Amino acid sequence: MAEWTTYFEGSNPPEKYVENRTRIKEFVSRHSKEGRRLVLVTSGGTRVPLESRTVRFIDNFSVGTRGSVSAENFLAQGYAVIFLHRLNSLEPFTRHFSRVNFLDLLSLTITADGSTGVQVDPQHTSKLVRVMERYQQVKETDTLLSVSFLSLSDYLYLLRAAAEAFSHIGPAAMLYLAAAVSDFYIPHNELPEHKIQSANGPLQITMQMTPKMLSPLVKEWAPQAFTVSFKLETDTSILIIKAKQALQKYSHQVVIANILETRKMTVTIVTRDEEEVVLMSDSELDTGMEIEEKIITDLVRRHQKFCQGS
Ligand code: PAZ
Repeated sequence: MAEWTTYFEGSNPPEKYVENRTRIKEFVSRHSKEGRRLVLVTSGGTRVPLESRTVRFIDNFSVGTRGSVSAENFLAQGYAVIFLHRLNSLEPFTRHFSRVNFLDLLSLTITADGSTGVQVDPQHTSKLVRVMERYQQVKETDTLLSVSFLSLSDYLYLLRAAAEAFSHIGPAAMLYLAAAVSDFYIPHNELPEHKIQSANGPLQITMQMTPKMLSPLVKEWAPQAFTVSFKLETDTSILIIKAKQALQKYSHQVVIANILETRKMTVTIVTRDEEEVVLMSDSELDTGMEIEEKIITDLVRRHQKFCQGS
């Protein structure tokens, strides 16, 4: 039996799984009928529990900037977006205000009759209007479906559900897998039920390898889709080698290679035939431009060609 089948057999689906799977299917079917291309954007880190009634867990650095900015750019390019994100990580549109106390965006007003109201503080109005205009348009067209997960297992169940929904629309679907997914986990049946007691002394844990879901995703769940995976490293000398190995192993279309510290300044778009370095200049960064704009423009062009060739 394949490793990934054993993984799903040994874990439970997340809460509201059936409901979310239905929402995803309906979203895909509606937008596909309306002739839109669709993309699944995965975003944020995954939580790996150490106890079944979880007090402690292992997590990672990802805050969801890549995914949330990319989702906005796909929407701007006319895609319908399923945004599968880690709960409480950054989300499209609201991310612009994630570091501000929203109360500081507002000020109190008192009218002539003495009643009190609130208004947007003038210094924040123009930014709010810019974001609101784009958000409003997305709401009107209903082109963004947000689905959240918390644990590794929740993520994998929902990833499979979305990929399977995409299997009905062939090459018009793109999978953009930017989430930072844990490579290690403790199987459900090996987790202690209760909080691990420090009185028992130093903790030693053995974790299993998470099955590489890119394999069934490309071969079985959504074989006709345009699939983009990410490769993050901290050692520049192995980055491109590992990106190419992934392409060879899984036979998908694109790997975006990035280094932890420079991921907002440069990435390399790696395909079977080429490596394209995407770089942000200081002046572009100063104007607030984000690297995802360049990445998505490039991928939309590649996806277009992929659809024409299919
Ligand atoms: O979420 P974020 O913006 O903080 O980081 C983005 C990223 C580095 C997680 C992403 O670009 C990426 O490389 N994801 C795949 C990581 C990996 O499993 O190799």
